[in-house]
Amino acid sequence: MENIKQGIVISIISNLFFVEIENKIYECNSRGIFKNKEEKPIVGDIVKVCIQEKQNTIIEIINRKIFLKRPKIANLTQLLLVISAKNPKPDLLMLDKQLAIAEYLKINPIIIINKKDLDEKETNKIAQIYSKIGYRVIKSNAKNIEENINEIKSVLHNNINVFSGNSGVGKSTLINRILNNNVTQEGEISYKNKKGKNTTTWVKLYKLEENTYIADTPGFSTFDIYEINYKELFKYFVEFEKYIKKCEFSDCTHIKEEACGVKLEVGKNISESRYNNFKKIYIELKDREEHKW
Ligand SMILES: Nc1nc2c(ncn2[C@@H]2O[C@H](COP(=O)(O)OP(=O)(O)OP(=O)(O)O)[C@@H](O)[C@H]2O)c(=O)[nH]1
Ligand SMILES: [Mg+2]
Ligand SMILES: [Zn+2]
Repeated sequence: MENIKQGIVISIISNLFFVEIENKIYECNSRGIFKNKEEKPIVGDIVKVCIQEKQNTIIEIINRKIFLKRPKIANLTQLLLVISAKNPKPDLLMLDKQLAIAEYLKINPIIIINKKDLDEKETNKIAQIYSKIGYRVIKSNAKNIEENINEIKSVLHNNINVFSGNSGVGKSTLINRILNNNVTQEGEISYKNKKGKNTTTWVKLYKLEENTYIADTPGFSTFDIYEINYKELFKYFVEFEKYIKKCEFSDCTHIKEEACGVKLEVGKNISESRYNNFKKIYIELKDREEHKW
């Protein structure tokens, strides 16, 4: 007899889908109708599974409200943007790109500045830039997380949380501490890169408690924000809004105009690094738009 149940895809390894249904993990295949790559289930999808003795089959994706292309994951509600104070050095351009994407997709971002033990001064400097403009910033030392584990856990509550950030910033270390074990390093097959380090190679959701999940993701060195139109990028730099009304022209690009309300605030209420990253991202998006044809 057929038995149809609903669950959430927590990981995918080649053609095998792992679906959590009522606190149990089912190994599933996916039905032929998902042949087309775009339609295949991804981690985070809510799916219908046909459970049978010999094999379980995903027969339908029933809910994909939102999805990130890279890392590929559906239905996330919160992005934990991890950077490290040192080793690797903080990549604020990457952070600003991800913040723009989070604003654009309306996913709540939280910034974690990890490895604060390696450079306290740098940690505070970065924290200052982002907390001033209204973002929640958590400083952490994943190797000695006891100090603020409760703060981190409380922000995760009732969310599908995705940890993202460059390779080596400490995402897996943080997640292992939060889950209080070594799931992402020792509990499963781990892949060592050329330098002999453990590095995450696929997206996986871990259940922290009912309605609370955490996704570890592979680090990346590029982050695509091609979905945003360059002309609208300023909307996703939240602190610019207040000053835009002071721009001389209503179609101000905030790039080359002299009498630009945003530019007048750079070094004052708008940090130089945020503004410079806005320009870099704007140019990147514009170039791509112009070379599309
Ligand atoms: N000093 C210090 N080292 C840390 C901290 N957090 C993580 N590390 C170390 O940084 C290295 C990289 O940590 P990972 O957790 O593997 O980094 P990741 O972000 O998961 O990297 P990828 O999986 O490659 O994306 C490891 O050697 C950790 O022990 C920290 O807060 N302080
Ligand atoms: Mg990792
Ligand atoms: Zn302007």
